[in-house]
Amino acid sequence: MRPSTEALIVIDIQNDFCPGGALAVAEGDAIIPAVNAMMDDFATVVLTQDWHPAGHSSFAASHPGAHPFETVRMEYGDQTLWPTHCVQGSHGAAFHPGLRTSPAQAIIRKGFRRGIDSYSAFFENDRTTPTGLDGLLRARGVSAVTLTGLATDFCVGFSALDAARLGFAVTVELAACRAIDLNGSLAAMLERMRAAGVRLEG
Ligand code: VGL
Ligand code: ZN
Repeated sequence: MRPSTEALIVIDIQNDFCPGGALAVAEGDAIIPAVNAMMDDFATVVLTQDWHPAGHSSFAASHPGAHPFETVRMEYGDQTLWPTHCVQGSHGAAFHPGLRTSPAQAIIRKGFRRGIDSYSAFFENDRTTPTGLDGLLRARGVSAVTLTGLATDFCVGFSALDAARLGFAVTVELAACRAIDLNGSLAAMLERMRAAGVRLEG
């Protein structure tokens, strides 16, 4: 068991990000046994769940003439457009059935406001609107976080950058993550994480 100052954050292991899902990450389900095993080492385990309303602004289908994986300019910055995914209450938004959920004390849902996406578990994509995870972790005396899940180059990566910015010691367990890798996004995010002082393991 790790010291109680360490938390495990499990990012978006949901059906839509696993093979067969609407925004499938290659081998997304392959990390599940490793993530399940890690849960027993941490006193604090938090799961996140991408949780969009129908018609969310990150969906290409919400922008007439636009296609998935294009970038558009939003008030808060550039936003990649995605296939419709993780719609609240849908099968695709549910956790993968192989993921252990009982060890988690909290589930952070994100991306639930129609007009703004939220890759990070800590802040929405304006990088300022908090999800509440920072306060939850601090209130429990957590100072170090280990991140696993999907996808390395988006939700895991932005969560790691925000956690480092907030002053947590951050480790990303790469063997328990998988990437979307859109136009070099994986290499770019690995470099940003390194530069931010994130420890990359595995
Ligand atoms: C994610 C794209 C859109 C992720 C979520 O979990 O990495 N990526 N929504
Ligand atoms: Zn999403």
